Amino acid sequence: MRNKELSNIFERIADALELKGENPFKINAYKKASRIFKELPEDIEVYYKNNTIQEIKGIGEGIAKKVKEYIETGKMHKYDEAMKGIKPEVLEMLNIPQLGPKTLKIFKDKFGVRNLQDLEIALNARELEEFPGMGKKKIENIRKGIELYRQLKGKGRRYLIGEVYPIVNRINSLLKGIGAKHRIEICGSFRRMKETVGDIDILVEGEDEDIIKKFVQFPLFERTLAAGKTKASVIEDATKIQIDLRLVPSISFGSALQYFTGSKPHNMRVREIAKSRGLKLNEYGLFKGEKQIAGTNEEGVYNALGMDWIPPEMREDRGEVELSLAHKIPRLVETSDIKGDLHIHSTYSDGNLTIEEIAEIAREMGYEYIGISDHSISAKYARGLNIETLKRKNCEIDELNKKFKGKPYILKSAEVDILSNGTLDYPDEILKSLDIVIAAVHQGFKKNVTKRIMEAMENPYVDIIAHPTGRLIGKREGYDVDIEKVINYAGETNTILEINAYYERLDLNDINARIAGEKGVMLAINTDTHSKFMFNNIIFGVGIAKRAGLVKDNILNTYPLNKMLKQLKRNG
Ligand code: DGT
Ligand code: CA
Ligand code: CA
Repeated sequence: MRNKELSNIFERIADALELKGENPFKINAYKKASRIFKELPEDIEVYYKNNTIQEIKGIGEGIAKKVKEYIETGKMHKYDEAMKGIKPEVLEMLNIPQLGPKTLKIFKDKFGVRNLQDLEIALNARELEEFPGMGKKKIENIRKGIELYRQLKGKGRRYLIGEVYPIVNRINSLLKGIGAKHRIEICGSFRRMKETVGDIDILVEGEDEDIIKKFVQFPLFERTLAAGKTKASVIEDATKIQIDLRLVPSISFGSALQYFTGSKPHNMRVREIAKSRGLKLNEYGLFKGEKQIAGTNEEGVYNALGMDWIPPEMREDRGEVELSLAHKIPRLVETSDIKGDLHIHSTYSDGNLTIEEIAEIAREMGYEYIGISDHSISAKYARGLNIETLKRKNCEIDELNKKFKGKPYILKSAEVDILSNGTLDYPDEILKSLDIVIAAVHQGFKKNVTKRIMEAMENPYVDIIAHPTGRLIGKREGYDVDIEKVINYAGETNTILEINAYYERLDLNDINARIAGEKGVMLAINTDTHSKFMFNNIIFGVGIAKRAGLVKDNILNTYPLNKMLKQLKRNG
């Protein structure tokens, strides 16, 4: 039945025109068409075949033509035209119950709302109640609508690893609190440090059913989907993510951990290897005939198959099985190897920590050095620094380095915009005066990005390219950039590429970071910190590096200060 599709299309056209503030008569014509197709008892294809579309009551020549076009080509020109110039995030908000296009237009035009987060902030603004056409009741309804929308979106939705992390930490400590004394492991995509996670898979060692009973009562859960003797599934309240918990006896814990860590393709390979040796592997253990020969711990399972243990981040069937069989699994980079963070914003631009506060946090974290890389002149939205301010900031860094005796050593840096015309936002003599320079695209996402980044890499003072593809996970595709070309050119120009550890970016991603590593391009794992808690995001960047199979020497900021500085092309 195409009727439903047509109804939806016409409704979306009406919404889009309404958002644009177009002629109400036109809008109403599309709304009416949407209603008609929603209620049409006969399939539209029948009308099409009999050439009687125009005879449907209420359908005029214009709409009939568009319906024909859609049936014949699968497209509707008018639809594409209506959608032009409206951001996907704005359209997405129309899926919120209780929020129609008229109201959304007010939020968009009068309160600058561009996405759901903006909308929630605007709903809390005091002046909103006074605004004509708003009022308490309406605001409350929209809030409820957002909640509903979240629930609907909850199904099949994926969550950013950084969103899931605090939930997992909380569950871990609650489990310990109810007497889960033995091994507790989070497996699945979370253990593999995938950038997004579909659900949380937890294993608890033991056979005490009480654990399950107490688990489902944790206050952070909204409801229980299922609870048995060895397994429970619940929904977390704030995010609606599903959590599966399994109680596993000690003798099977290792094989359960291996099985539920996945990935599925990795498991298939490992099972084949077991088979080829006349063994059987499942979540209960590794068996020779009836006899269990491994399974209490994960390493034992791999070893009994002639394999070395494989770090979970590598388990995607991307060559790790072969490496393991050949005993060539590398010692991957760890968070404890990181000696400093090179991409940090201070109060000089859009960060909310002073350089002194940043230095103190870095010292507590055991960092040897930090790079204060505030935005440059053109980044007006982020209070980019003009040259005078940059110089003043550099003086402050000199003084703080004296005060802290270089512990940690504060590096003078900047995140310099690569402008739309391909030039950099500071002149060379300024770039030269800094210890380290990060260049990045923040504007002109469609304008020759590859060429502009390559030109930036040719500059002898550009050391690092930040977030090279510009993607925001689940929000934005990234610039129109030929990343392989950029990686190759980074190799030629001795430029370092960033793995931006902020969990909405993770850019470069695992695949591109791996390509860079294979080509001998050095990477830097940076947090792009703007506030205190963001320092901890380093673990997500390290997760990406591990998924890319990278070792310590691939990562610039695992090197001690002097060696790190020697890696920069300006010093080489
Ligand atoms: P997700 O939750 O979509 O982010 O991804 P995963 O990898 O956590 O997948 P999930 O939660 O469906 O299952 C957890 C692990 O359990 C999965 O990585 C491998 C294992 N597993 C689940 N179902 C199967 C299966 O049918 N065959 C095999 N070999 N492994 C499975
Ligand atoms: Ca999972
Ligand atoms: Ca699962």
